[in-house]
Amino acid sequence: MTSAQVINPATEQVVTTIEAADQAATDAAIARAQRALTSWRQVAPGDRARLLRRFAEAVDADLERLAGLEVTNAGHTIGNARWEAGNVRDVLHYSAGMPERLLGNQIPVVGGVDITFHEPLGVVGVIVPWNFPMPIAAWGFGPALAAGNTVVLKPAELTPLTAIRLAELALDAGLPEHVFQVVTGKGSVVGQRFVTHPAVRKVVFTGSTEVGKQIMAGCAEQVKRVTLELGGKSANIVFADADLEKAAATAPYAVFDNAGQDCCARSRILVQRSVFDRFLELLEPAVQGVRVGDPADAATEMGPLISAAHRDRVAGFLEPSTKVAFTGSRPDGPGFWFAPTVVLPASPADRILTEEVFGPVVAVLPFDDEADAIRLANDTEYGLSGSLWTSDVGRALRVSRAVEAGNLSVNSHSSVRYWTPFGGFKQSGLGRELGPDAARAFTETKNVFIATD
Ligand code: TAP
Repeated sequence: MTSAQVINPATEQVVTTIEAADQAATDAAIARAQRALTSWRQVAPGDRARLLRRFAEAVDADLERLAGLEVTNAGHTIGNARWEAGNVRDVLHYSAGMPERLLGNQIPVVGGVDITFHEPLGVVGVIVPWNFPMPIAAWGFGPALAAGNTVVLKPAELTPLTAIRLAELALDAGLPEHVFQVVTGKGSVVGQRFVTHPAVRKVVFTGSTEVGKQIMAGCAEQVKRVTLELGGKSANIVFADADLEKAAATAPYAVFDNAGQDCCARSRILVQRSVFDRFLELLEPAVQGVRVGDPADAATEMGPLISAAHRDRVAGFLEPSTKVAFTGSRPDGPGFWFAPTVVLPASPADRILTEEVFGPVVAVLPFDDEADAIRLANDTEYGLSGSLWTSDVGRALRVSRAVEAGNLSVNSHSSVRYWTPFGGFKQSGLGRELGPDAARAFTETKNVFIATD
């Protein structure tokens, strides 16, 4: 075991030091999870549901503490952090409805009865990034536990504190030991072991497309199940017939929320040419109105970036030739701050249009007509989310069907609800999380024929 420092990104102060597991410690956790599986999968569905409800209630009772940990560890605004802890509670409550609803089929056959079962996979490894440490963890472990799997979870090295607390709350709520474990450490050690260890039967990975591809290739060695939630370069399409005031007032929050460190960030704003200048006029005060500062202050709307290295990476997208239309504000002093920035790209090949910045930088570009908007929106390897603004319901549906992305919103920027499916097209991912089928993704379908003759 080695250790790693946890830094508060708003102050640059060391918060604490956390153990970093080596391969032997990871193997030991996986072995414990495998032993715990035998009894966990046999817990009656109603009892598993009750335990998940108690876990949800424990999270609810601890909501302020969890939110406070995320403010300190990830620099999330307190408003967002409360929502995130509440999301874990809600995902657990929703998951508690799953064990009793994992229904199989009875299929007509000759000479007997044919039935299907949804069997748990076994040990599930969940690898979580630093941008939304709590919700992304829960979207994996809630349905996985509900379906009768045991879970080993690796938080990002930068943001382990809420995951560690959630594991304590699970035990307090009565989940049997080793059914849900958190293993802190490096992705290249702990996360990689989830990929190579034969007892881990599924890997749920959220993070960069680059690492996601390695995980998928590694899982192929054992035909291991994998869910990938990767990057995005989502479009916010504003048609001339839209409510321009509302579209401009909300656009900053669709990309600068969580300081742009959001795979669903609408980081390309496509605006119909006839209203392009008017939209920019409206956007400028909206961007300047984003309150950037102390994440613990309830009035703050945007906190810092996660680390100095990440701030440098984001800054690297702004080259001397980049045309910055306008920026918002950022505090002086310590902290990994970056002002909201609006860029007018020079050409479609500009990296600001093709690569995921994962920071508070948005590119605005014009389009001519509906076909041009769809072409530009789809001109990316990613396909996670997107928004479109129009008052024409036919166009809203046509464009929604034509944009190659998993999660779209019309005259709104919402994309994640725990009871609707979430995931990406193209290189934004593989598989879906959340929604009514969430537990199915953690099962194998077994078909059994019983002869009656
Ligand atoms: P990644 O390197 O992909 O890290 C995500 C998670 O995977 C972390 O827990 C990480 O562990 C782990 N990991 C890293 N290498 C691994 C490996 N070889 N095997 C197994 N697990 C591994 O992302 P990042 O470095 O945090 O961010 C880099 C960029 O990825 C961002 O700038 C952004 O563009 C993108 N990103 C996207 C998302 C979403 S939600 N789509 C989330 C985060 C980042 P460590 O903590 O040890 O690194």
